[in-house]
Formats: sequence, structure tokens, C-alpha cells
Amino acid sequence: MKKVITYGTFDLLHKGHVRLLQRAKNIGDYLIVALSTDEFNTIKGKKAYTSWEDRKFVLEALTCVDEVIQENDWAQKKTDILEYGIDTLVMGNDWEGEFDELDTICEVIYLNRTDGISTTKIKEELKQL
Ligand code: C2G
Repeated sequence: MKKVITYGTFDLLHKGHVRLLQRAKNIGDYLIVALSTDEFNTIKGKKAYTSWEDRKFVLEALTCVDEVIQENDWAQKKTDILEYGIDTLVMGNDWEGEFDELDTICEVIYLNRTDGISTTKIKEELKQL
């Protein structure tokens, strides 16, 4: 079984997130999403609209997502990859090159972001309504 992992906040889940997750799943057989906790989002300088529990609930409803774990800090990726027996780390290409050092322990793939959509854009446009 080829295991894939990806990391993110996935707030206000939208087409860009889902396309990333679907493509990540199609790279292997089992997709783990390491979902940024509310506390880690603070470290990331992000404030998610929906709680970790609710973001987890939404992600778990996707057929392409097999497991959701916590992302609590930047440094956990190496231990996650080893602990969960990950074959491939997938991220959107806004992270291009950021995780290349992990290619000694797993394949690292950056997928094109989906243009024209982001949680920030959604929030900003909702304010204009
Ligand atoms: N994404 C995408 N297309 C978009 C928006 C997002 O492909 N239009 C991808 C991002 O590239 C990322 C994933 O969806 O791979 C999740 O995006 P965010 O929730 O914004 O996650 P981010 O804040 O980038 O957190 O340790 C890594 C971080 O936790 C990643």
C-alpha cells in the first residue's frame, strides 16, 4: 500500500483544496491529512474560521481522505513520515522546494495550486457582500 501525506489548514474547504487532495490520493492508495491545529495556525499567523474538529469532520467526509491527524508544529514531518510509513509527501507548489530535504526518506511532490481560489479570497469577498 502506497501511503501519501499532506499538510494544511484546509479552512472553508474549497475546490483548490479538494483538487489537491484528490490528486494526492491518486498518487497512492492511502492519504493522510495532517491538519493544522488551531494553536499551530496561530504560529503560522493564520486564524481559521472553523475549528480543528469541524475542519477534520469535513475532510473525513471526502472519499479521497483516509485519515486525519494533527499538525502541531513545522518540525513533525520527518517523524510523521517515519512513524506512518509514508512513501510520498505532497504539497501545493506554493511550497515548492520547502520540503526537499525530506526526499532522503520519501518522495516529495509539489502539485500546481488551483488558480483563482483561496480561503483568503473567500473571506475578503464575503466582507464585500
Ligand atoms: N491549495 C491549492 N490550491 C489552492 C489553495 C490551496 O492547491 N487554490 C493547496 C495548498 O498548496 C496546500 C493545501 O491546499 O498544499 C492546503 O492549503 P492551506 O490550507 O492554505 O495550507 P497551508 O497554510 O499552506 O499549510 O506544514 C505545511 C502547512 O501546514 C501548509
